[in-house]
Amino acid sequence: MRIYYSEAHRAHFPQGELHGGELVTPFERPSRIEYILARLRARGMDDLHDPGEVDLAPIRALCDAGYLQFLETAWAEWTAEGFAGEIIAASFPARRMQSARPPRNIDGKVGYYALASETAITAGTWQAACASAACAQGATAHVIAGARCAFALCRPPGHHATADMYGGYCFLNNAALSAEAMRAGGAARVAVLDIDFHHGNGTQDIFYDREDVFFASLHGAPEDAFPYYLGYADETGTGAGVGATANFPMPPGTDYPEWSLALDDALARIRGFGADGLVVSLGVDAYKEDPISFFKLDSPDFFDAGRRIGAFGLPTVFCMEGGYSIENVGINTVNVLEGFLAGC
Ligand code: OKP
Ligand code: ZN
Repeated sequence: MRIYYSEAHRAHFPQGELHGGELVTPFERPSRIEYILARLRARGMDDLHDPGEVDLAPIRALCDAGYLQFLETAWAEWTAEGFAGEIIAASFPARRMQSARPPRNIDGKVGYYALASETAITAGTWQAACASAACAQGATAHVIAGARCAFALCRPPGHHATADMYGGYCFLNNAALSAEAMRAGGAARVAVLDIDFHHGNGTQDIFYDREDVFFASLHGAPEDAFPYYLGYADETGTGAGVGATANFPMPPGTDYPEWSLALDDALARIRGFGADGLVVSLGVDAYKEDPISFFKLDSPDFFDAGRRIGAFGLPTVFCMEGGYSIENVGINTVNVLEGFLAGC
């Protein structure tokens, strides 16, 4: 399996994440990728490809122009304002304060384009987000060219990012870019299967009114888990997209027997939809020891989940999302990929 990976992810490493009222070292940190790379190499999965330059055209087609402009220039504007710290959103357009007008002031703009304040922007964030998207683009191009599968080792992750908002450690929605590229590459119908512990609110939002892209997500129930405000089972799409979204929220303590039933349900829905290609938002934070999640999957369970996805039989792009149990993120990620290859 080809792996698309760029060193440029290192350019994004905020010193602080707002967590429980403290600024802590971010859970989403560069060493996550080191652990995944080490495990890939240990298992002989060493077909690494640098994706090269990002293609901005599909990103401009998917995202809001003002949002992209903001991501590109936020750091320069922030420092020009005289702020000494990293960019953290503090003011938000909350209920009955929503305006279609992004403010001129950078502090106001940050809150306008943020969906949460745990995620800091630094000098290298835009560069890293583009490199992450480039990994998704490279992996998808390989599958469009006829490969059975490819792994985009994306960092930062993407599934919380909408067309015009960042947060939950995400800036550009890599899985959505992959799904759109598959469509453009000839797949009439594409499905995104999101197995990250957190609901893929960004991906859902992007495709919510679309009949050609199915979105299925297994995640911690919104009553109890970030992103809190989206991911209920009764969110099923709108307009032409009615019936093309399927959410499987699950409570604290959910283990593999329960989780794998939801996986089979999600795959059955994707089968009924008639997808020609599959994008997997691959987070491994459903792991029992993940520091910010509450499912109880064990490492061998990730192999079995991968096996089921491989047996499903579609051309598949994996886009890396979350997973914060640093010592286990490599094992669990590679278990999914090895399970997939075993199930093919
Ligand atoms: C990103 B991905 C800990 C909670 C922080 C954001 C979680 C983002 C998860 N302070 N909330 O889906 O793995
Ligand atoms: Zn997650």
